[in-house]
This record gives sequence, C-alpha cells and structure tokens, in this order.
Amino acid sequence: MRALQLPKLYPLTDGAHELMHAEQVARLCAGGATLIQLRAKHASPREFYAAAEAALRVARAHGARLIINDRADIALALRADGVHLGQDDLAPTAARRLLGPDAIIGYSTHNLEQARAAAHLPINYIAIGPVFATKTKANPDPFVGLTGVTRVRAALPPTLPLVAIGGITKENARAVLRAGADSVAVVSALLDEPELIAARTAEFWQSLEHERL
Ligand code: TZP
Ligand code: MG
Repeated sequence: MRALQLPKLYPLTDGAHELMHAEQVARLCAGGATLIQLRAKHASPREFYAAAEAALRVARAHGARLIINDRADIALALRADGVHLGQDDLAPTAARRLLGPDAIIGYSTHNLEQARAAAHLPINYIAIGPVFATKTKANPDPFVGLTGVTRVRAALPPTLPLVAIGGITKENARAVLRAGADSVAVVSALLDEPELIAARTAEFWQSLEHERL
C-alpha cells in the first residue's frame, strides 16, 4: 500500500443531480479536478455500474482518478482507481483483499471514536464528517465542526491523510484545512448550478492556492 498524496479539493458527484455522472465528471475535470468520487445513493448496482463505466471513460480522458462510493465490486469490475467505504459497507480489510495493494481505499468516519478505530486499517485516507450542516446526505450524523477535525487529526498517524466533508464551501474550506484536514470533499458548493460547475471548481481551486499549507 503506497502513501497517497491527496489533492486539496476532492469533488463528489451526486446521483440526484440533473446531469449524468459522466457529465458531472467532465465539468469537474474542466474546472481542474484530479480526484473525483462517484456517489449514487439511489441507483441500482446495474445502473451504478453503467454510470461509473461512462464516468470512468471521461475521467481517464482527462487524466483524473475516479473513486467508487460504497461498491468495491463495481470498482473491481471496472478497474476504477479505488473505493470509498462507509461504516456499513464491505469492511476495508475485505475490500483491500479484493482490490489489491494499489487501489485507493477511503473510509468514512463520523466521530473521534470511529476515526481512532480506523487508524490502523489498510486504508489510504480517512474521511470525517459532516463537518458542517449538509443538505446532501440523508440522515447525517451530528456535525463535528472545526474542533472535530482538529481532534481527529491529532488522533491519527501523521502519515494517514484526512479528508473533511459536509457543508464545505469556498468560503470555509481554508478554515477546514487549517483545522487539520489534508483535503476537502465537496458536493453542493460545486454542483448546485449545472452551468457553473467548471467555473465553481476552478474558483474553488484558486481560493485554495492562496493558502500556504
Ligand atoms: N458525508 C458526510 S456529509 C456528506 C457526505 C457524503 C455530503 C456532503 O455534501 P455537501 O453538499 O458538500 O455538504
Ligand atoms: Mg457508503
């Protein structure tokens, strides 16, 4: 398992969006995204596979990496770059057996206790969230705030990258990075207006470039 250098901005697609995943990926890549997670909470496995296949083609054409939310089987079948697992998905150890040492495996945690328990799993990054209130996730856990990010960072090995997610915008992202996140995962702040996805993504990047980290 290699150490992962995470980009500071990590966009996710949204299955509830009016644009198809592949088109969301195209616009995110046009704005400079290099690592994207495909998230389709209401799609059947068959639909998700088809959407992921099309999205992967677009991502590869742009040289971006694509991570599949929830489904290690789909990541494996498509040779995607990796999988992002939640607390109730296939366990990271089992996903690592399936996908091998080179796959990127991310793992969601929602509090300090879960993050501590995840620290020694065979994963490439841990996500903590929601950091702030979010409308994108159904039944979110209580938000952890900036102090939650800092506490999780302090509890993890320094070499394990930390992704923060939930309610993150161009305006608050720098504070989240300063609180200890290596990367911010973002949905609505990039995708809310379909015609502005590329522009919003590029602006988000620009706002982070001013940050010395
Ligand atoms: N996990 C915790 S919050 C969240 C996920 C998938 C949704 C983040 O979406 P947004 O729109 O960036 O708040
Ligand atoms: Mg999941």
